[in-house]
Amino acid sequence: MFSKVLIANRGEIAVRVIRTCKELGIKTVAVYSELDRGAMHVRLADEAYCLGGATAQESYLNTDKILEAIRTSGADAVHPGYGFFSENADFARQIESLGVTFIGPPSEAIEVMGDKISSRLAAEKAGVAGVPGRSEPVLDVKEIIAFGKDFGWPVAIKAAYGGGGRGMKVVTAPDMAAEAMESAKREALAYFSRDEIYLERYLTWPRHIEMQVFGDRHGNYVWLGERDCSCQRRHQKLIEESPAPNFPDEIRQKMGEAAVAVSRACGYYNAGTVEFLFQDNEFFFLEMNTRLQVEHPVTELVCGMDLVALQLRVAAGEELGFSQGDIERRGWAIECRLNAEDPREGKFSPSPGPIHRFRRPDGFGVRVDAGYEPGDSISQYYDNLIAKLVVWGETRQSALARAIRALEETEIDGVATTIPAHLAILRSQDFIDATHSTKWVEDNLDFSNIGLEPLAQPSGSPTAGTPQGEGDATSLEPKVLREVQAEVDGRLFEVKLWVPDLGSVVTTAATASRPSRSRAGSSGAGAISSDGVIGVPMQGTIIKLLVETGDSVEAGQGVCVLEAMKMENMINAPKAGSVGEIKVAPGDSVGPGDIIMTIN
Ligand code: MV4
Repeated sequence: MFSKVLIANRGEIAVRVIRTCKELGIKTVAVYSELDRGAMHVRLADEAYCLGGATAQESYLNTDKILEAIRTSGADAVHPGYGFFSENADFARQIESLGVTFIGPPSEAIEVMGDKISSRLAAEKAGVAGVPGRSEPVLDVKEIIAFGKDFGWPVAIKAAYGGGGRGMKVVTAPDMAAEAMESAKREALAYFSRDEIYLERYLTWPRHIEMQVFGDRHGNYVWLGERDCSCQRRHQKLIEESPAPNFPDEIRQKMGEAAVAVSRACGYYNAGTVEFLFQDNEFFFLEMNTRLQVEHPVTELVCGMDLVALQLRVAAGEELGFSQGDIERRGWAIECRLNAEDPREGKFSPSPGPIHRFRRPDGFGVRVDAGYEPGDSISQYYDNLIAKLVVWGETRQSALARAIRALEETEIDGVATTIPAHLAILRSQDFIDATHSTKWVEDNLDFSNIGLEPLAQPSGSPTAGTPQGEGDATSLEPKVLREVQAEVDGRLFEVKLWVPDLGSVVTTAATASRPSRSRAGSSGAGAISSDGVIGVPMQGTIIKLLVETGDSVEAGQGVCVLEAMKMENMINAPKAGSVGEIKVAPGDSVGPGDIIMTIN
């Protein structure tokens, strides 16, 4: 087994991995950006190294800095978490060339599955069908029209090098094919720097069901059951559950075997997820995710297994040590992603800022995987997942009731959260009956009563923003113990200092440091607009302009789509008027304070 693991990630997943490492007696190394110096994953790790920078690109995606931290720390393995470098074959290779183990699949498997055409072909080779379609790039619009004739409309045009739903275009009739093809290519190029596209029959009401697989380096494979992730909005999953409701056991078996066959065919090992679309009692291969997924805890609760521990064992060369027949799945698990987003009117607008209060739910069958504690801030620069609430129940009904109870018990002040949306979903008849599909949240969920109560205000100063490790500030001793953080050559040290008790002066100065950092992180809430100048609210990419210079707009009308934190956000006109100069173009990388356009 490894003696020291570096976690090349942040937030809840870094915390998740650190916890298991501790249980296995493995030392942990955190890395952090300038904004994350005092973050929860840094507080929990045995050692921490500064990567510098604020944006993901400058920090958690900074290969040189991470490689340097690996060398300096002497870590013998790296866990990439999800996102960032988790599905980057080059990064995996670079680590292994240092003689350090990448806790994940072989880079060849990452590559095969990274490209949608080659992954479709790999699945086909393993005898697993994708959605009826063609596993080769489309060159001419005539091919789309012919495909529609053969397979029927609608037709899905997908980016060969895409994923996550971006760049997919649905064509319902032949006369739309040319325009859809152009726009699919344009988006594919903008998002993935490659414009190859291919075709599939478009399924109109599918469920997204994915299968957890595990392989070791000795050719042993198991499947650990499915997760239904149909409850999502704009390709952002909101709720996941296992098992999938109304899902026949013989299909589960077949899907499990299909997922193992696909894994075997690409020489896979470690944790993997094979995604399927499921419609009319048929399932079709969609893609394979070559990482540990956000929603892995629902599988853990149902199987009673620690998947991170299994990842570590397999990466260290151990055999799985059990086979398919040994796996017992019991009860029902549901995960709700608590994001710092405001779900009112179905907008889910990012809500970065400081968390003043966080009452975690508790009790039987309740698990909270959080990346933050009170006093921490959600930064506009990273994924805004605050915590995952995962519940287990004997039946789906009891798990649903427990999820609702736990959500009601949860209190998060300072940022808006998705909790009101979760409550509305879990209480809706469609979700209870499990008749929802991947389009249900966007097309059917009624948001008119969601989150009507105003945002909770910061609950005063005493508890808010108290840095941890403060020591006993009210001590009557002439000297008090203070724990401070010191950074030496980029490595973080927790230092204990016995200092004269200067009373309230020092205490105030010390506690003030955190709120000021928090404010920096929250500056991006809402588009900055004064005198009709529309500014960029947060770091992101301009996706689309909806108006041109000279157009007249209503107050509140959408003028521009900004992609930030993996979501598309509508930027609205602050007032009625005519559009003046437009300062951005689709594809531009923008940050807070940049000007989008003016409204005269
Ligand atoms: C589809 C589809 C219907 N038919 N392909 C979107 C994400 C990407 N990985 C694949 N996606 C879809 N592909 C065909 N042929 C519907 C979706 C889809 C979807 C899939 C999984 C989860 C959520 C989704 C939401 C909308 C559309």
